Amino acid sequence: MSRDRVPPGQKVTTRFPVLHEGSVPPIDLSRWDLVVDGAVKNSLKFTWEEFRSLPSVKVVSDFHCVTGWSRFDNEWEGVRFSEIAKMCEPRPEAISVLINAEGGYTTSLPLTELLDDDVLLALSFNGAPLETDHGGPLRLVVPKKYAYKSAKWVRKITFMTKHELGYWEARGYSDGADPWKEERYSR
Ligand SMILES: Nc1nc2c(c(=O)[nH]1)N[C@H]1C(S)=C(S)[C@@H](COP(=O)(O)O)O[C@H]1N2
Ligand SMILES: [Mo]
Repeated sequence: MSRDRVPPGQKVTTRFPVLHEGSVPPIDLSRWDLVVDGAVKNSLKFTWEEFRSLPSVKVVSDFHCVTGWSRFDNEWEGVRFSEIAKMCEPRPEAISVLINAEGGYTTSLPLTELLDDDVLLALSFNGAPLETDHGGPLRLVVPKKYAYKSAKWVRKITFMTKHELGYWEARGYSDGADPWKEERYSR
């Protein structure tokens, strides 16, 4: 295992811990939808059937939780965030994106960072539909950031003209969240 693959202060695990605030939301796929709105030319709303027929890709990436564990070689399959951006056409003034999950959890990222090729709205993990515990049916995966940016149970994506802090970011965690710079806490 190459050491330079482990960000500073992290320990590698082969387990897949389940970690979140609150409880796992009940999911009814017949009522599920994903809304894309805000500073976009085309607001979008997908049913589950519609979303899962979008073009999808597989990305293998590492996952780093701010509490200190890292899990390598996770195979996520899903829709690239950039694919959604292509469809909704963000207005020039959209600089940031607020991700809303079931149950009130939020996170946010600068739009440019979400357009990276490895950022997915993931429906499957290691070849199987994403388990509810891990954010199924749909979670965001942002490999370059601590995992609190990888919101589970995503239901709404709002393009913003101003950056708004997410749930943990408003509670003392770093908004930059770069594991390689060990940006754990805001100061
Ligand atoms: N909706 C939601 N997403 C969330 C969280 C949460 O509390 N709620 N916690 C985050 C944190 S801190 C981590 S480490 C990862 C954990 O993902 P896992 O349970 O699949 O390992 O989910 C992230 N996404
Ligand atoms: Mo985390």
